[in-house]
Order: sequence, then C-alpha cells, then structure tokens
Amino acid sequence: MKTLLVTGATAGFGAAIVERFVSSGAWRAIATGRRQDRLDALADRLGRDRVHAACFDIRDADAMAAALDAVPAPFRDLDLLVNNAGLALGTAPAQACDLAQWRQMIDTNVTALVTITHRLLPVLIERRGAIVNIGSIAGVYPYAGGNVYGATKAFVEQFSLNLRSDLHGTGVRVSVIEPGLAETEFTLVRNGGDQAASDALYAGAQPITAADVAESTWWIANLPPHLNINRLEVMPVSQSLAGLQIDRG
Ligand code: NDP
Ligand code: 8X3
Repeated sequence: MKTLLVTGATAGFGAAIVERFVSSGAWRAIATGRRQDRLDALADRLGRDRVHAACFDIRDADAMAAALDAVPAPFRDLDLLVNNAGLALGTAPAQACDLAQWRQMIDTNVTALVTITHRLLPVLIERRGAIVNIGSIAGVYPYAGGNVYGATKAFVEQFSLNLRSDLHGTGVRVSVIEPGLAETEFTLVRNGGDQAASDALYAGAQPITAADVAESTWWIANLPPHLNINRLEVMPVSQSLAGLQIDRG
C-alpha cells in the first residue's frame, strides 16, 4: 500500500483527492487542514486505519512540524505529497486591497507550501516518490483583481519546474496542476462567505468539479514511473481566454 499526504483536505479538491486515492484500496492518506470536525468525518468515513487526520494551520511552522512528528508509523513512508491547501482573498484592484489579505495568501500559498515540501523532501527522495502542486490558471494568465493570488500561483508553477531540475536523477516526479474555474468553497472564501456571490459565479457555467481535479491527480500519480507530467492546465469548456484592455482616457 502507498501513502499520500494531502494539504487542505477539509474541502474541495483536497477532500476529493483523499477520497479518490483511499477508495481505490491501494493508498492510505494523511489529511491536513484546520477544521478538525471535517478531518474526523473524512477519517471516520474512509477508515481510521486508512486516513490519518492531522489538524493544524499550515502557516504555523511549529504546529506543522509537531503534527508531522506525530504521524503514526504506517503513514510515515510517504510516496506522494499533494500541496493543495490555498486560498484567494478578495477581488479588488491592488490599490484597494487589504495588505493583511495579501500576506495571508503569500503565507499560505507560498511560504507554507515550501515549508512542508522542504520538510518532506528527504522521505520523498528515499522512496522515489512524487509531488503534485496545485497551481492555477491565475498563475499563468493575468486578470483584474488577481494581483497577489495570481502571483502566488505563478510562484507555485516556477517552484514546481525548478524542483524538477533540482531533483534530476533522484527519480522523484514533480507536477503542477493548473485548474481554471472550479466549484468548491474557493469563491465562498474569496468573497468572505457570500454564498450568493459564489452561486452566481458558477451558475450555468458547468465548472470543473473537485472530482475532476482528483481524477487528474490520480492519473498523474499512476502513470508509469518513467513519465513525468510537468504542467497540466485544465479549464471547463465554458471558459476561455479573452483579450487585452486599452484605456483611451
Ligand atoms: P476550498 O476552499 O474548497 O479548499 C481549500 C482548502 O485549503 C481547505 O481544505 C482549507 O482547509 C485549506 N486551507 C486554507 N488555508 C489553510 C491554512 N491556513 N491551514 C491549513 N489549511 C488551509 O478551495 P479549493 O479546493 O478550490 O482549493 C484548493 C487549491 O486549489 C487552492 O490552492 C486553490 O488556490 C487552488 N485552485 C482552486 C481553483 C478553483 O477555482 N476552485 C482553481 C485553481 C486552483 P481549512 O479551511 O480547514 O484549514
Ligand atoms: C482559481 C481560478 O480563475 O478563479 O485559481 O483565479 S481563478
């Protein structure tokens, strides 16, 4: 049996990834996030012998280290790290943004991601494992209101590609998945809990589902070991790119 660790497994992509892998019967999972009740529900549903719940705020490096030190033996031989925990806060133009929200996105999407990766690289190298980072189309294509969120995801893309170079010869695979419009709690969080705004964004759009991202992750992780997906960009059919803007004022 193989083991994966999924950050941000209390909702959205992360919960679906844990479900997809553990339900296969071939994987056990360490599931992380801040909401203990949701981690408990996931572990109870899929089996405590198959899901280890590790509750911590990923921005708190000491709490992260303590939680990883406390992982029980069967879950310690890590084969796959899925760096998924992350968030966007706000859609205002840069000049109207709250600096605290910018810092929270950087602390979560960038600093915490590199901290947990740094901590787990030795075991991943030892086991010739894999890393799947969840980036975003927002890290590739700019849009108004994307400012720091998009920049954090651009970091995730380049960090993933650079990790591949550094891990050359170790057998460790590194991939970044870059989804477009996907219905999870993402927009609820981004808009400060405004469910109507979230519903309005996804209405009629047939967005990507969490299960779709879980399936992409499963595909990447289960390819023959001589193959590496460097970067996988996925959009719903309903979403495409539009042009540049010109100010004639
Ligand atoms: P959700 O809001 O549904 O899930 C986000 C997860 O991140 C939750 O489990 C949450 O756990 C966790 N998380 C956030 N902050 C912290 C923290 N400080 N400590 C620990 N865990 C944290 O969103 P998605 O599933 O959509 O997002 C998953 C990833 O996918 C993110 O990186 C996001 O940027 C990215 N993404 C999302 C897209 C979308 O349109 N939905 C598209 C492209 C990329 P908890 O709150 O319990 O701590
Ligand atoms: C989430 C996708 O387009 O809402 O990363 O920024 S988008």
